[in-house]
Amino acid sequence: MSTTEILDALKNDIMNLDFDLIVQDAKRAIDAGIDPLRAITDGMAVGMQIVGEKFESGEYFLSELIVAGAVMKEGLEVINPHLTDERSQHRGKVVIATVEGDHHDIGKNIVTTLLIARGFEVIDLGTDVPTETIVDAVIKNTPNVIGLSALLTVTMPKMRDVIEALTNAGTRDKVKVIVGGTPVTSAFAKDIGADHRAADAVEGVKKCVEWMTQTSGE
Ligand code: B12
Repeated sequence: MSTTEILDALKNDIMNLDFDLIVQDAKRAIDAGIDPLRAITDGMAVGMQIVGEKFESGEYFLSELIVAGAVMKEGLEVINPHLTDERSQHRGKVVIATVEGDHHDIGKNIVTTLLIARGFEVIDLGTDVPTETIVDAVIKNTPNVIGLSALLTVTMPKMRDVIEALTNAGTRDKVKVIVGGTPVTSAFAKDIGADHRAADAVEGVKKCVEWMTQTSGE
């Protein structure tokens, strides 16, 4: 199979909710020497995106959505151990969370995987994380970057709360804040005082690497 065919198969396995084939095709991608990052971003994540669209159009139900997330996790388990090349670099530390009231974590988990792959230490606080928990984690871990995810318009204001709480705690100027999730726009990010809004995981991780390069003066 060619690279394109394998990436296509990974995408289809997510769309077809196939637990067996995703493991087989993820192994096939590794054996074929496909960049593990590409297997995630150009294969599985594309499938997840399409599943999301099918849900929105009413073709898929909630149960199928949840199963697709579980299939993606199976695939990531095969791929993740191969994301080792840059892990030893200790590029920087990131605290990441989905804000309070929001349980969406598929996108956040992709960002986490890619950050680890690029040599970041990631403290993943999970989903539905209260503002105080995020601020406490920042004070305790002194990260270089905080990543916040929100998929619901009603939870987006929590991002502003986090930034305000960081300011009140006197830690805002010590970290970069990157925000993401489909409803989050660059204008909103600017308005709440975030440093960057990422359109997707690849672009977000690129920005984090850029910040670290600037800090270390490489
Ligand atoms: C999967 C899903 C769910 C799953 C979540 C499973 C899970 N473990 O995450 C379940 C079924 C649980 C769910 C529940 C709900 N959902 Co929902 N869900 C979706 C769906 C279909 C896909 C989201 C997804 O995973 N996309 C794939 C990932 C890979 O993309 P992503 O999340 O956007 O992330 C990428 C980028 O945005 C970015 N990114 C994201 N976060 C971050 C953070 C940082 C730091 C960076 C750098 C980048 C970054 O990088 C990621 C990878 O490239 C969307 C519709 C859609 N098409 O987006 C609705 C959607 C988000 N859900 C919606 C709603 C309303 C709900 C519910 C209220 C119930 C309902 N009616 O369905 C509940 C809310 C529960 C809660 N309190 O959170 C609405 C939100 C509307 C709105 N604007 O407010 C949407 C848009 C569907 C719709 N059109 O109605 N949902």
